[in-house]
Amino acid sequence: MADLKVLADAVIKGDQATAVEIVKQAVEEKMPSRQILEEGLISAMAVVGDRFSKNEIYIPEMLIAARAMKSAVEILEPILVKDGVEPVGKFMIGTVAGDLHDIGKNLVAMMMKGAGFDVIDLGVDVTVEVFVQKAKENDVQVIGLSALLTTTMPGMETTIKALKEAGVKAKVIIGGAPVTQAYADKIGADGYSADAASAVDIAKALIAA
Ligand code: B1M
Repeated sequence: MADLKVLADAVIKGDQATAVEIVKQAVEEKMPSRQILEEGLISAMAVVGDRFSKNEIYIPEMLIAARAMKSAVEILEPILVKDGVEPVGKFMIGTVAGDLHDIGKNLVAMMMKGAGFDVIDLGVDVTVEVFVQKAKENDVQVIGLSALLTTTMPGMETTIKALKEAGVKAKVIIGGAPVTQAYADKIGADGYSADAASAVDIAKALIAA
């Protein structure tokens, strides 16, 4: 039986081949995809972050752990994303300017697709201008901003301000490890979510409101 502890260890060590192999095994054994994601993958990145904070590992180790996680997530994606669902709305997401972290942002995009949203993923290091331009071009209903660095979080406030000034009516939700509900309230975001799954509920509620 697929061992999620071994999977988490493989991600922590950056052992891409083992991580991919265990995820494939878990999928074949019909283990719930959410359980594989949370217990085998997301928990591993928390350990990586903790070790980085304590100077036990450095950027190269963090990078290879992230690569292992990404490859594993790619296998899970088709299972997390349901086929043939009618779009419930148009959602656009990006990681704010100066920030290259995309694993959490990709998970949010994946969950939104799974919930039936038509998703436009602008990628990482997205400038305020690009957010505004793409929001206008695509007539989106909800925009998601992700940030993992305290230094890039202010980019969320700037983006929200610019979207309002440009007359974009879409609702804006924000998230990422350093982001809080209090920060969302402070900068005038319409919603905040601590994880990818609840981002879906918030986006749906905002559309229904
Ligand atoms: Co970086 N990094 N990193 N890093 N990195 C953090 C964020 C850090 C907390 C590590 C630490 O010190 N403990 C720290 C930030 C400290 C701070 O700002 N206070 C940090 C730092 C300092 C840096 C650099 C500055 C390091 C350096 O160069 N000296 C540098 C910055 C580069 C840049 O962006 N300009 C850097 C670089 C990197 C790598 C490139 C090596 C790599 C990223 C690879 C990639 O993303 N492709 C990396 C990684 C992997 C991390 C950690 C270890 C893991 C992040 C991650 O992927 N987590 C991270 C430590 C940590 O967070 N514990 C760290 C797993 C992911 C599933 O979680 O992204 O939080 P997360 O997403 C969650 C929720 O937050 C939420 O849903 C997701 C799933 O539930 N969510 C949303 C996210 N976005 C959302 C949007 C929503 C809703 C929910 O609505 C729109």
